[in-house]
Amino acid sequence: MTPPSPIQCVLTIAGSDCSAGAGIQADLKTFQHFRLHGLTVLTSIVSETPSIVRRVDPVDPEMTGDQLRLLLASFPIRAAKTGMLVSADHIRRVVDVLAAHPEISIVVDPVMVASTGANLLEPDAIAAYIEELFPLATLITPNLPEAEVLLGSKIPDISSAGSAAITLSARYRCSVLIKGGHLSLPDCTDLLAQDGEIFPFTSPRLPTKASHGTGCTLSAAIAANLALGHTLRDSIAISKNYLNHTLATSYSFTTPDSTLHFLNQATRPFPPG
Ligand code: PXL
Repeated sequence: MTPPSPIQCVLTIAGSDCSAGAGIQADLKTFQHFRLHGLTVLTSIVSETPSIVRRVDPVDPEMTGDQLRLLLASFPIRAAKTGMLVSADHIRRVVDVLAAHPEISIVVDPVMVASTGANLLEPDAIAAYIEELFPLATLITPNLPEAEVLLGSKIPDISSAGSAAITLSARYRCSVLIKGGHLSLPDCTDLLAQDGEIFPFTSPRLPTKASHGTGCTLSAAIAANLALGHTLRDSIAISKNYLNHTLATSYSFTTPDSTLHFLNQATRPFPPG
């Protein structure tokens, strides 16, 4: 007899990166690292590497909704993350299903552009994010450019990032983690706004060119740790630690055209949080 699982389930709703540095593939590797049963709902298939996004094929939004309904009906899912959601239609299908599951902690990585600068979200989908998905979120994790789009103004320094996090958190009634990697400071400080307070999470800026998939990996790790029962702040601290380790041990493949840099999620040298 197969015993019932002592393993928790966690879900990602995101796009597929065929080079496996970001998207669903990065999420699943992260879930595996934390010894969870990872589940995946696909929104899009992307033909890409860390240096080029060549083609984006959205999955039929009805298929995205169907996968989500099936998984929620079949597994005890405690936490989920969303990554690349492609279009307003995809966001609405996801919201239609998730709205019936307030028990699930939802981490929203509001993916808008790839690290290459390519668009991963149709422009009219930003309103659907704000009006429909954010109200269900436990946490949203914008990087600086995404936070600027949401805020509608520039965030030039760390103190404006703090006020931006507070403003966005009050506006969307959820916790907001603004990632500070894009600020030119010696350290990387991410700022969490939770219930009107700011909590900083600082890590060293590492001399690596691997940036592809960092946002995916961080939000997946936070969802994984929420599924394991950690508090939000502990989940963020554990996840930053993990991300740092994948950055510190990143590796690359050199081809005649380019060098492709990857976070190290391929080995397991780091004990789970
Ligand atoms: O890093 C954002 C992201 C999310 N999802 C997919 C991606 C990327 C970046 O390339 O490919 C599928």
